[in-house]
Amino acid sequence: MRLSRYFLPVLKETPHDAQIVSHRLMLRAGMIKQQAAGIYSWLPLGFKVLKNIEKIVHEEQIRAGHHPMLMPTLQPADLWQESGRYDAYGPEMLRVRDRHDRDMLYGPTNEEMITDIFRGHVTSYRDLPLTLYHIQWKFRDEIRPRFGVMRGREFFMKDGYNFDLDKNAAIHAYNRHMVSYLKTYERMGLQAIPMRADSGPIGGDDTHEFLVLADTGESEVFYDSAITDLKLGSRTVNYDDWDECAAIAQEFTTPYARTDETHDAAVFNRIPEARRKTSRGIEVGQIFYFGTKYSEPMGATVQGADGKPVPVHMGSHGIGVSRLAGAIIEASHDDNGIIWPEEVAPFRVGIVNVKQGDPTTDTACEDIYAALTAAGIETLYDDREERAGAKFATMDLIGLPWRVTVGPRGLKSGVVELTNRRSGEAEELAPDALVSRLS
Ligand code: P5A
Repeated sequence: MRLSRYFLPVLKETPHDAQIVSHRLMLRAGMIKQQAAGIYSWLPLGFKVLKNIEKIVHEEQIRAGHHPMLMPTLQPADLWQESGRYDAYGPEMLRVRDRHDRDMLYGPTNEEMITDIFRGHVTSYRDLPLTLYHIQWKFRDEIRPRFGVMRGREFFMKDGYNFDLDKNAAIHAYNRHMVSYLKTYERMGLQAIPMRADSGPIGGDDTHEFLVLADTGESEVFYDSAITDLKLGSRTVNYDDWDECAAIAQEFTTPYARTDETHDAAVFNRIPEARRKTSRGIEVGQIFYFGTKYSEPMGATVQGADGKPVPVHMGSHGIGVSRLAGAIIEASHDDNGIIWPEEVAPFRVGIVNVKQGDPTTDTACEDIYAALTAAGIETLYDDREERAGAKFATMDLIGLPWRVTVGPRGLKSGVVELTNRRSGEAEELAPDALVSRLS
């Protein structure tokens, strides 16, 4: 992409109404625009990041054997009357009425709708296990939307739902989700710690939240620092293996880690003092096991092996896809701007032409841009008539992993400069060595 033709409305001024760094940087980098309290447009750069996050989530869900689908944002109220949550959900639910006076709502989550789909089509235990998910916009009329996309009213969520014959099978689904979530966050360069939490309006007793440690997080968390040494890394997981998933889930949930809702000071104080940590965290996901809470009242049963109908055991699992864009920035930035992890970066490389209009420099930039693009490396070429300093500032602000600096002085000795945004390390190399260096 040529920056001269792109839509990248960067702000020179720091927006003062934005209280946390990720919100400020998303506004300054031209990623989002607020349209109403807690409701945002995703401008081209932000939209690319959102799509990259979504892609990682899809890939890891499919790897775990879950099936993508899409449910609508608007839902009929009667499904929620069946489960009893229509009244229980309270003012966070945005209720609307259509022209025929039918009560509708903008979905804050989809347990009821997925249970309705299930009961209409699945009748036998042979069709289990089944996990369906979608990535769709949600609306929760939060009393205090704030921090940009972190606590929005309209937000993008991956939500999945498992259907199993009994509790043991559903617990496997729970463990499988825990492992796939750990993998998902690691690919985004995040350490998200599973913490025993409170289930709130979704229900059930078994639930873990995934928290990214950050001073600006909304939750207070207590943990044993031993947990921060744990990583899945390049381990490959067989998601059909109950024991393997259970062992990993156990490994990651054994060190003490709880949100303030479930914190137990007596247990916490038994951890050696040097490892006892209190911090703040951003909740980037949550998984639930709630048994037959929805299947029973809504009649989602299957015929068991003995021919008798049994209500299915269910759980649900959510990832805050739009919130993650902010969480990643909270975890990865410096004074000059964002530092994108490779897999979510909107472009991998930025080319800075320090002497726009100089024929040799322009030609070298064009050649590099063409070569990188042909090699499938997403590149943003800053070809604007701007001072070099302003171009560097923009590149630092938008945080692409690599910057190629091209100027007449280097070209005279046959080199350009390649700089890593995270380490700041720079190396000189011949322009035609760039593709293999970056591949
Ligand atoms: C699990 C999926 C649920 O809704 N039902 C379907 C369950 N869980 S949850 O914890 O309430 O939400 C899942 C994740 O969505 C993100 N999230 C938000 N992101 C931005 N703004 C909000 N207002 C907001 N509310 C929830 C969080 O990451 C949460 O973990």
